[in-house]
Amino acid sequence: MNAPEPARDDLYVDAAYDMIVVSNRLPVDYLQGPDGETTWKSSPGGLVTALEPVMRAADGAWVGWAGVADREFDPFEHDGINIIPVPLSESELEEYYEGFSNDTLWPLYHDVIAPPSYHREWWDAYVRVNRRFAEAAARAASPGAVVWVQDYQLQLVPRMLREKRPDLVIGFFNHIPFPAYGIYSQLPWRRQVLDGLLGADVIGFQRAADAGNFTRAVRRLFGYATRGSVLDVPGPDGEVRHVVARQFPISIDSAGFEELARRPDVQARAHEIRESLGNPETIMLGVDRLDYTKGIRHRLKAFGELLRDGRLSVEDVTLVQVASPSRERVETYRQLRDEIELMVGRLNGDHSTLGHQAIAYLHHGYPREEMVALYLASDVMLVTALRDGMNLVAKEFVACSFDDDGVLVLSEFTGASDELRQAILVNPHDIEGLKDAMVEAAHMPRKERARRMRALRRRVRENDVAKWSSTFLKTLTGAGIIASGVPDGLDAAITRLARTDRLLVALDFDGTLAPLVDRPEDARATNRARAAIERLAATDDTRVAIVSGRALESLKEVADPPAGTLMSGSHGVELQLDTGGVTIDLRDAELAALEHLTRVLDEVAAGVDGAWVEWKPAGLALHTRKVAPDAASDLQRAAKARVEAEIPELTVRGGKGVIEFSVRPSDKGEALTRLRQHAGASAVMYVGDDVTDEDAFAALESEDLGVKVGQGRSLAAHRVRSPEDVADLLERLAEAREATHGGPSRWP
Ligand code: GDG
Repeated sequence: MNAPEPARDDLYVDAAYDMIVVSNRLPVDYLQGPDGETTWKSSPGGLVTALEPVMRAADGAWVGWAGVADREFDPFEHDGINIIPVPLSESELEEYYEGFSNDTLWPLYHDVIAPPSYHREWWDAYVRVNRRFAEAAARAASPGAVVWVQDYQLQLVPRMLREKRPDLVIGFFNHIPFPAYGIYSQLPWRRQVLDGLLGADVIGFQRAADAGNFTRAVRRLFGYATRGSVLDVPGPDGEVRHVVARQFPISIDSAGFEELARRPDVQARAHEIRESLGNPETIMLGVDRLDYTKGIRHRLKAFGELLRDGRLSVEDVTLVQVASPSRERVETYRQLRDEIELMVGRLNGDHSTLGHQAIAYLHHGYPREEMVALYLASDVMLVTALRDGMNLVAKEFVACSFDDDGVLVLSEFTGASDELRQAILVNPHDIEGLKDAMVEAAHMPRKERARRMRALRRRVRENDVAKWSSTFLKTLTGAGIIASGVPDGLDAAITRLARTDRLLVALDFDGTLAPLVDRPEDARATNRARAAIERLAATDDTRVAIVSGRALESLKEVADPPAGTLMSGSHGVELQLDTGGVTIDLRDAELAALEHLTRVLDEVAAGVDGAWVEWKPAGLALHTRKVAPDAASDLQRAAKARVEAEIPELTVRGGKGVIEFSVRPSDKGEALTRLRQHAGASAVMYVGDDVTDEDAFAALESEDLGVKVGQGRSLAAHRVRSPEDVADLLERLAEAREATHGGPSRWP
């Protein structure tokens, strides 16, 4: 978005993922097999479901902690997702995670429902661990990559990351509430935390109220100007960055939940659950992590009083309370468990009969199928949180109620209550009001239940977690999830462009005309793209150019374009024009540097499986695409360090799975300018996928058209998803151009 353009050197990276998610926990659980071997199991949360397609499409990686202290793991791939584990020591776990995250920030951000503890050594650990996460992400991100940091445990990461990698596009999403300034201002490190967050380009919250609290805190503590959701944040160079802070209410995989709920085995299990509870008229359900924010005590108290007063009877109503174990090493949580279990024991002692249990209390985690069976088996869902960022349980219950039956009692203090207005909304502190709502829910007529549930279901179906992530990413990158095909806006722009007098169509090759492959010599343009290029080349006043980082020799071989195609190789160092080839003459010093470089890279790459060095007329490229991700990082780092130490005058350029060094600085922007002049073009279309294509986009003029292929920050005004869509785009341009400029001839 508004990040300053990176210095050439900053573009270097040692691994190359275009999209990185950073969260405290990885989406996989570590398991130790019977023979001590390491295995991994997916922990399929909503976040993983939402981000999986994005991660796959964008060559993504996930940075996070594996859930076990004092263990280091190498990066690995699991189920198609690249995993980069960040280690935590036992003491960091206590101070950064259980301490600062869960005993300082969590209670503070939930309106001090429990008193937050402030300890300086916890803060120190928080800073240290946040830096480690930031470093891991900085190492893994490709130039211009999108990094999406998740949640309150990592609020300092955006700033730390921006300092290391100003080229990145950084997003942050806060899953929990953000408190009003009167509460937030208790935090001894209130300025540092805000400043940490302001390193992001987009800061997402669950509710508009949270975003408002954050913006007001920034104004109070820093005095920065704000306009609606845009904050003006001055950078070190005095330049102002526009940071967006607004709500992006999270959701669930609604279709996935409904699909589970419709499964006959899950329905049979729901039936079985009802039977085992003695088929009561009404089953009320609570599902929460055992957390003091969830209002479990208030719920139990209200239920107990309703039984005591005879407004509900154990003959008719059973409350099932799933309290999944959570943060059991934090003292407040241990106390909470004792209190809840004491209450449940008393209430059951007072009200249960031999045939009817008042409360079925379950201190377990369950597989998702079982959770869905519980939702199906229940008539009334009780969500009585005292403060909750969103509350996904409420949305899950709604998504599973495909028969349009079931009643949701929902606390006003959840983010979900902003959207789920047809629930029975309650203030859980008002025990009388809560009791009335529970009775109303138990006795609500079928028609009224259906009316409300239909509206709730529409809402949850339409706003699912995929929409959440695409809306966030769209705000962050201006692209989000890119649909296949040619978007309408681009179609219209092509039609306009086709009317120009003399058109130059300049195209990157790898990743644009040709899908990326492991062996560069195997790359070929798609058949459709080739055919469209031939049509364009045969059209009046239309020139085609291929602009690549490859050496011209290799480009000619793989691209094999129609006669008359202009070409640029080695990032503009070499040109093939109508007047013949333009080869470069290296000066003695450049030749010596090139020789030195060859020695260094040969040594560094020796013995590394999959690594290979490509010769170019004015430099060398070290390819690491086929090297294991961790080894690729090490290799690129080592190569860069050696070259910088020994031959500092070289230009370094990072790309996808490649690092390049050249003795003659040049870029695709310069190439495009020369091609434009040579062709005498009145307008240009440039299409490219790589960060090196950004130089060409930067050289475009107002009547030109830039199209970026795939994700990542870009100066191009338009995007398509893949080389297949580029072929579509070229076909449409050829059609439009033939309509206005039919017949083969060539100028000058
Ligand atoms: C934080 C914010 C925000 C629970 N027990 C089991 C189980 N669960 C699943 C639920 C639900 C999820 O865990 C809990 O999500 P919530 O939203 O209800 O609450 P938090 O854990 O506090 O989450 C919250 C959320 O982040 C997302 O941004 O909504 O406000 O506090 O999906 O179904 N799942 C399984 N077994 C269990 O025993 N399988």
